[in-house]
Amino acid sequence: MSNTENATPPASAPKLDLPAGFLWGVSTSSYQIEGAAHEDGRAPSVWDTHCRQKGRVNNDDTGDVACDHYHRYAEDVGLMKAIGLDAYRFSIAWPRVLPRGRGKANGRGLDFYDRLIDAVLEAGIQPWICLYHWDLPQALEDLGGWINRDSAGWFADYALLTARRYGDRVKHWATFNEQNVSTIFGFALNWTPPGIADRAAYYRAVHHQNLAHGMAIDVLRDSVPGASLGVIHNRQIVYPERHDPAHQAAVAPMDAHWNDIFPDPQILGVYPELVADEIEPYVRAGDLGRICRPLDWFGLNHYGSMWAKVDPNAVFGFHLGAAPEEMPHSEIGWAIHPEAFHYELLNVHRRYKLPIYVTENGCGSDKDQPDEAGRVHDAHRIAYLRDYTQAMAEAVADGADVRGYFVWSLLDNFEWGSGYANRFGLVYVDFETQKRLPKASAQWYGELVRNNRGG
Ligand code: IFM
Repeated sequence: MSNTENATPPASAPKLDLPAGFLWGVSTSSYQIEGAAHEDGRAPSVWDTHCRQKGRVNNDDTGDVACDHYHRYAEDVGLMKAIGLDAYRFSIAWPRVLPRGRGKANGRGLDFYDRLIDAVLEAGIQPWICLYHWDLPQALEDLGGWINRDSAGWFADYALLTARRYGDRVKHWATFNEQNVSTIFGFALNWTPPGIADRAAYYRAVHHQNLAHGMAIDVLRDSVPGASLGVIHNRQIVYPERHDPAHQAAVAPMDAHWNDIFPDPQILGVYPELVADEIEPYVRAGDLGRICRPLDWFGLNHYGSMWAKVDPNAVFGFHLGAAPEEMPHSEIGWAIHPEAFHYELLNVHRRYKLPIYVTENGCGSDKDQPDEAGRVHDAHRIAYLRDYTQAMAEAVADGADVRGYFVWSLLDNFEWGSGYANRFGLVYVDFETQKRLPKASAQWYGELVRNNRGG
């Protein structure tokens, strides 16, 4: 039983002490919601390939249809408008707009995001674009993907195409979402694409993604008038598994790889000491200057805390450990630890000295189901959001410069290796019929937004 099962829903959403102009939104990503995988010229991404390898994804689910957002985006924008959101963060599917990853653009793919952006603006919502949420074009993977240093240039060219096309209407841009997750899971733990566990490949991918970030920032700065630019990192405190001193040795390496290996060079201009020597062979003269470009904000994705354990068989000698049993956890077993969110907001504020937007925070469930009256009573999610937004307000009171908060996610969606089993949406999606059903949390979040509009 999860510790949240008996959580009583708060009667009403609170009034929080937040700065004027505080922004409320939701986040999604292309492969997780769009579907239309074979339509209008879209080519496969590494995730299309990965999903077709038997046993890689729960139930062998794929993102072929997902939430069919490609066709139902107008309804989804209507749902956001009904909640009363200020902002919507979504990602562009690189293989939809550049099927080969570079070269000839796909007009029908570009048109889709024109329609989406116009609908979002029409609804009075600010569009926020993230360029990369893990769906690398397979055509580029076939050329070595992120292991190939040319990937930085491919990414900058893709940024230029989209900046020129959408920069007249979209001012908020992020380069990457959670580079740590896609590189640790993909290149060191063999969980996600490209599905390898190799130290050298991992370091190359990390460095090339860092270069890609810096080069894309320059392109966006030059091409988007009045751009507000950031990057989105997932950061969580790392503890030793079972608070066991034997696992203490795993904490510092996991912290360096999980938390610092991307934002440190991007914002502070240095690699963390613990990895600096090993990544050095891939770093050319002038690279750190190319990576560390001025940013306007830091996007923080945060869920719970993390536990590390020593694992001599793992590429870096550490692995993700288990949280203590007594730790409150969500229905899918993720730790619920709002105090750690409070800590991380202050930590990011002090370390990187940038305005912070919480670009993802939310609660997963494998039990959300409509009752006979067609209502989804996700009291556990409301309790989570209440406690985390409260912790955020406390961090603000303690000095953290937090400017906005985006729930993950608008819709139940394709949750990567868990397929469709784990639901994070404010809106329930029946994947058989594609019917959308706002959950109790959607109503509660709308109330939170109304109670806290304008700070
Ligand atoms: O669904 C993911 C998202 O793509 C990245 N951040 C965490 C979410 C929940 O697992």
